[in-house]
Amino acid sequence: MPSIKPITLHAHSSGPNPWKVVIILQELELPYTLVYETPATIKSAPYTDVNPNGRVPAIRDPNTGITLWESGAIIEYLIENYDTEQKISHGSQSPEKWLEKQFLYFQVSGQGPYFGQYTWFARLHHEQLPSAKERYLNEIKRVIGVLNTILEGKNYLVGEKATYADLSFITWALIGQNAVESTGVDLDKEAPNYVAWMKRLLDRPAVQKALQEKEKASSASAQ
Ligand SMILES: N[C@@H](CCC(=O)N[C@@H](CS)C(=O)NCC(=O)O)C(=O)O
Repeated sequence: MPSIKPITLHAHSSGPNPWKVVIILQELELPYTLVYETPATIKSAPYTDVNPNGRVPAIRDPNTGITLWESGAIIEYLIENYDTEQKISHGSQSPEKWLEKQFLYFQVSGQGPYFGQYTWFARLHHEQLPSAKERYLNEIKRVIGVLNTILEGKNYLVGEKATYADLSFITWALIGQNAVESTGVDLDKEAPNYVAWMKRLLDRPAVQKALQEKEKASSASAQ
């Protein structure tokens, strides 16, 4: 797609939500420019003119003129506008389209926020609240268990190929996996379908490129 102008993506060097979008941009081989926001820039103008919710990701696409925030909406937008060859989706006329959306909604409402709350109570909250940590850790385990059951006898969530539905889970899954394994759970044993699925997704060149870029950005911001 040589004539496409770079899409601006407002991101954070380490937060998982913008990197979900980077994975999709890489998979679709779309040009993009990352703009890194920080705690100092994210809650006030000019960034809040882009996203009044003061969070990342947000995109500005000069090809269509749209400004959009919320990672799920951004992913749907990219798929509908740029996945014309159905590389990571089944197409807008297929029944699978609804299953892809179902899993994307599950990711944005059932995986990301719960895994995020665990991170908050485990690392950032001003006091130790073991019951809050326990609640969110149990939710991480439950979500992993649900996905493990769905993936029984299957390589991907929808149909025979990896779609944006699968890819949207990766960045929070990496955080959830660390959290669960740090409590001594052996996911290879407890959730083998889930572990094999993640490995399949992590082996994809576009995913590796996105995660390497994330790694570079978070090392640079730590210096
Ligand atoms: N529902 C939003 C969540 C966005 C979100 O929470 N982003 C985090 C980074 S992963 C953020 O901006 N955190 C900074 C803050 O809350 O100040 C989405 O999926 O886009």
